[in-house]
Amino acid sequence: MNDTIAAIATASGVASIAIVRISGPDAYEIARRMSAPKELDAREARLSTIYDMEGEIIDRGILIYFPSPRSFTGEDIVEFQVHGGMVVAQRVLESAIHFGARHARPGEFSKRAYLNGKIDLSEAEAIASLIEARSLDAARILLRQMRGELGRFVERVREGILTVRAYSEVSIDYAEEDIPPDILEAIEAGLQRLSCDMQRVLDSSERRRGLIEGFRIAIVGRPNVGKSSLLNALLDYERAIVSDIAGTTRDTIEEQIRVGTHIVRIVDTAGIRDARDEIERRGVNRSLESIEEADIVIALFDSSREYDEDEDGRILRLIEGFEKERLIVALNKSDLPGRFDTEILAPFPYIEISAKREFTRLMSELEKRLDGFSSSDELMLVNERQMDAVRRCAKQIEEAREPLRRGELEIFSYHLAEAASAIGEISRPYESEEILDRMFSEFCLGK
Ligand SMILES: Nc1nc2c(ncn2[C@@H]2O[C@H](COP(=O)(O)OP(=O)(O)OP(=O)(O)O)[C@@H](O)[C@H]2O)c(=O)[nH]1
Ligand SMILES: [Mg+2]
Repeated sequence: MNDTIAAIATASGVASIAIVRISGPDAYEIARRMSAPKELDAREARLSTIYDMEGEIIDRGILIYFPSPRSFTGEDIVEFQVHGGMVVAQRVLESAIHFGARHARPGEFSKRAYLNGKIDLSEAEAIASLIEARSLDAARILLRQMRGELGRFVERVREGILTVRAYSEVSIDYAEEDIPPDILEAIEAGLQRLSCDMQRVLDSSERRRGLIEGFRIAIVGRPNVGKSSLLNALLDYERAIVSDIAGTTRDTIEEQIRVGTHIVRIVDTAGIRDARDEIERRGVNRSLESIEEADIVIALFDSSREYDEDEDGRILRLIEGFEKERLIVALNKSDLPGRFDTEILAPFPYIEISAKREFTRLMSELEKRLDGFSSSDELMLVNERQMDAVRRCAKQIEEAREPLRRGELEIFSYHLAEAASAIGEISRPYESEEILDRMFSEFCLGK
């Protein structure tokens, strides 16, 4: 970590400002050679002419110097705020490289922050996820995590485990199978509490996964009910082919839309029926998979046609038993005379819409569901690595119970030690450089 790294921290493309960041022991010296002021004051924005390695003026921009250790990475950092578009920023970066910095690898700034003890791993991951978050609620959750909420959860669980272990240490002095019942009870209760806490966090993280990845919404129904028309209406342009020929859509079509404060993926599917040929059969299989993968399913029926036991019935059977937060039943084509026997839909609350005219009810239903997913204030695990650590911890705790009952306290204690180390991995895990590198390389460049 003795070298100095540099990267453009802003996205490429046309924008008014671009930021180049330099971090490491030579950051200050490099910045001074590229700018006019004799010295830079700590954490003060300084307007300056900026020069390239040949002494040519590149731009006039702002420099900010963050001396170590009070910076994001804990090292000396200088930030250049220059005019946007990539040409100027690129030249600033090249000049910094010329004067002794090297190109930062993706996530390398965050990795340095971690290695210098400025952030723990869960905070670093929260930052990486925040950049990709698909909803305002996710941003809020991640902000709390960046401020150490998950790290504190880890500490609480670890302390809980250690307390239970301490109880058992006391009992090791007793003869085997002779642990006083009140101590045994206290240990059991402690384990139970820990298991519940972890299960709750796992469940609610699973449910709210889409906050970060973007929730997925599938529109399903028999052919011709207006699924593609609805997709087009939601997107406000003719994305999918619409026709009155049943079986028009052969493959799933996925697009992004904004619903309230969420950016979600919406999937139009092939109409589900007994397929007429091989390609349609594959399309229908994809539709069925979409139902499995969706966070919310919009089951669409056609009010202008009579209920069809085979085809509409099949949709009803597919959505039977769905959790109600995951399902919206809609009767489409409300602008046409109604022929559909609405009694059939009685078990579901359904809404009437017209993909051609009026579907605001659908939008507000969707928004309500999406908000429902995020309303929980529960702590959230934001990636597979964190989920895996909690699952392994929970498993060790589960496995500790049997030896406890048998009075095998050493084995019991071993499982608890494993549990504590599993959960600890969330915030300060591996000594292995390789694993750390792999993890941070998934971050954005310049982060
Ligand atoms: N009057 C009226 N017609 C509609 C409405 N929605 C769709 N349609 C018509 O219904 C027919 C079928 O629409 P599509 O959107 O292609 O239906 P689909 O469900 O995607 O059909 P497949 O792709 O074959 O599964 C088209 O002629 C649409 O114009 C509506 O709200 N009102
Ligand atoms: Mg279609």
